Amino acid sequence: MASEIAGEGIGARVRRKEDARHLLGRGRFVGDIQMPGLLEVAFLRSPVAHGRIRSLGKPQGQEDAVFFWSDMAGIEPIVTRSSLPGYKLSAYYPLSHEKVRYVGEGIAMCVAASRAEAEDLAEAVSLDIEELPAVTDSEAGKAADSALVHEEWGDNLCLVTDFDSGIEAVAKTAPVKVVREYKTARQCMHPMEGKGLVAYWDFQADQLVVITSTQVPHLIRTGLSECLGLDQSRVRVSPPDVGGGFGYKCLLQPEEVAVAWLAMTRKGAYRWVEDRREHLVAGANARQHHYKVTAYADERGRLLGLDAEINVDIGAYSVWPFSACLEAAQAGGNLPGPYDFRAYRARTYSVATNKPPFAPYRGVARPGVCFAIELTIDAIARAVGREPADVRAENLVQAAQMPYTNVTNKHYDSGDYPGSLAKAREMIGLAAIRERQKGREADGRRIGVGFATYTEQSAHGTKVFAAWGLPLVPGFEQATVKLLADGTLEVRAGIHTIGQGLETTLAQVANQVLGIPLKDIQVKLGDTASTPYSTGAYASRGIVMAGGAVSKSATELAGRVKRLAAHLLQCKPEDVDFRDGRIHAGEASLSFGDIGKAWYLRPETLPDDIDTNGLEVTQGYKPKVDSGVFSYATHAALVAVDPETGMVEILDYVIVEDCGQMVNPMIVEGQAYGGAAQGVGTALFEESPYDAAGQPLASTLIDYLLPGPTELPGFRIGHMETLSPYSAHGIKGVGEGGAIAPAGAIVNAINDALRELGAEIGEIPATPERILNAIFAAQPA
Ligand code: MCN
Ligand code: SMO
Repeated sequence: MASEIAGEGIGARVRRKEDARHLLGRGRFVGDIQMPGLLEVAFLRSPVAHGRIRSLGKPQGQEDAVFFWSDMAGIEPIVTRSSLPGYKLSAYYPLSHEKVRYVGEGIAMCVAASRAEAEDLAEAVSLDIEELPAVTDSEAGKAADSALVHEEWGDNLCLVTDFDSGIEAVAKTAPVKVVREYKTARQCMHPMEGKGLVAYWDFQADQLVVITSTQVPHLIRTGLSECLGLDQSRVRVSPPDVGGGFGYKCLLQPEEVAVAWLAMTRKGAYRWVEDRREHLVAGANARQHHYKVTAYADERGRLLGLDAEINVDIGAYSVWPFSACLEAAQAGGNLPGPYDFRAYRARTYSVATNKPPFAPYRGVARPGVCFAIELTIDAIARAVGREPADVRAENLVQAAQMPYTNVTNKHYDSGDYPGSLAKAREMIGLAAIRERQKGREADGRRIGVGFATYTEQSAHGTKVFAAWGLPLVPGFEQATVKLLADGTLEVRAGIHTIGQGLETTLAQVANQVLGIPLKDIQVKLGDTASTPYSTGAYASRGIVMAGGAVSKSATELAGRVKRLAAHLLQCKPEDVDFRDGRIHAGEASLSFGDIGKAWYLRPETLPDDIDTNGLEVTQGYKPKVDSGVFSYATHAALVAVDPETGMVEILDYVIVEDCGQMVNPMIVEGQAYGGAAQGVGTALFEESPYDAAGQPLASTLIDYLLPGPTELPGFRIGHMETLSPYSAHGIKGVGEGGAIAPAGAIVNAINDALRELGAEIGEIPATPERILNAIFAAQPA
């Protein structure tokens, strides 16, 4: 076990470097950018879910301010390829033409001096659409007589996958069989800052410059260049501060292509910023799964096999580059979770519907699968009449089994899953809660406790993405470190910072190797003009991958610094070491500035056989295995449910997490709390429902409920720190984990509270209405 350290290196609880500008309002987001002649863009969006455009007309005299697809000659639609057999392609047009496939799909792009005027122009466009029957449900969409989102497909199945390690024998012989159906709601992702970009033509560099709020700047360059038919060398993507991404900003958005096209062809400067309503009705969605699960167990509740059908409502198009099928691939692969069993069958359906496209969202499928498997574990415990925490503990992969390769070939590298459960059980006070449940609560409410344990694959390798059909997403990162003449250090990486603290933690990694104080380290991220290639910040890969690359580059730089110091101090490089921000050899010492000065300003003092590579190093890094490194956690929730109103209050919430070596424990805790807050939204509040015509019913934040401080519990956290054998410094990712478990833990707690009433829910969000319906359904007629 590693431990927290006092300095500023790996393990230190230092304040975030980026917070100074954010807290003083000096961040620079897309909306803050000022530029002479900057014009604002608004989109006319489809009012119907499915329809054929009969006619489209520009307001008179506005031909140069309103644009349709027919104006965009030479541009390619967004087409996401996949190597998975049977996967069906869709063409996602930056502006739709002929057909529209969801409410909110862009049809016309309007340009004016202000957003308000651009919106007025959009209203003045004449549009006639023949409405077609809409597909709004993944189950109905599978039926042979369903309307078709893409006629040329012949059905609505973008991808069907089958996995069977051999369930038949277990299905015939298992003494306990539990059958359940689960549903998770469609959600929006709600980063604080919506999607947006400024695009302009830089005449000096003869380049298109795209300042876009993204997690994946280098990928956006690739995608834009493909769609626009512009050489990559003529595209610079320069991301500003990003006010949250959560997966929503790891896609090439149609608006990005459209606005970049304007800048490329008009050679002007244009901005589009998504507003809340656009986010709610036109932005990519997430999370909507429908599970049919049969679990087999022995009389003690030991899981013997799992048979599942998983439907994912993928919306109308595949997003680039992750495709609409990543979700189902992740769901099928991750449903077994942290449990030890070998008989597993899963069939997944990625069903196209007339809704906005489906995108990865913090946890990517795992919040759904964790909900499904964790409710199933509790259902098994109920079926065999045992304490769910005991049944869970016995089914988890045990510490002595590590490293453990599970039934879907996930290689769990290290950790103590039952240990995290035991600690969570103790922290929440399970024994005392069971005692308390024997009495009555004074206010008539019922209390319940629930647990959920999960694994969080992080820093996936190239082969993992390739197996998901996504060959263009490599599993490595690069970083540059450069010692400057005054001894300060520049760290540059192509990964971007989206609120998760990389400006601080990458500096901490460099400090760990070189000892240069954090105040003397500048971290510059994301700009394709000044950083090495990167695939970006997603899949909880940032600190493992980019941190590994900084560590490797800094180690190479350390060697070069030691050789120069040895020359200046007349000793051997082996005798040089770094301490207290200085370079020591015996009694003598130098500052990093002395080295910088010698190299840049006093070359005559350097040896003849000097290494002319100098003090700037770029190295690439990937962990030792392609399967990634696995973090894990157990969440425990104590809730009170009012059987009269169906209201739920979270009384206590405990997180026991293990992300290997923590680089900054304070940031890790922030990650866990922020993720868990989103998970509480998934469990209790957030839902983006559609009516039968495909109209979104939650188009404001009055209909779409986001949890705020008053709904959130005071999360309590416990850390474990099992170093990964496969990554630099034993670091594992943590960015998504917090969001994975809350639905499982909270709904298990609700069902525990409803137990004496014989009621159980399997659909989230667990609204008062759903809870009351379950209570009524359980009452004797
Ligand atoms: N960290 C650490 N020690 C560890 C692991 C992580 O100190 N052992 C810190 C690092 O600063 C790291 C951060 O925690 O950057 C998140 O960890 P990591 O798992 O490496 O995630 P990424 O850097 O790749 O960030 C992406 C990840 C994802 S996939 C989503 S979704 C998500 C998340 O991060 N989106 C976020 N956390 C977010 N946090 C904020 N504030 N905003 C988002 O949009
Ligand atoms: S959903 Mo996170 O960007 O992998």
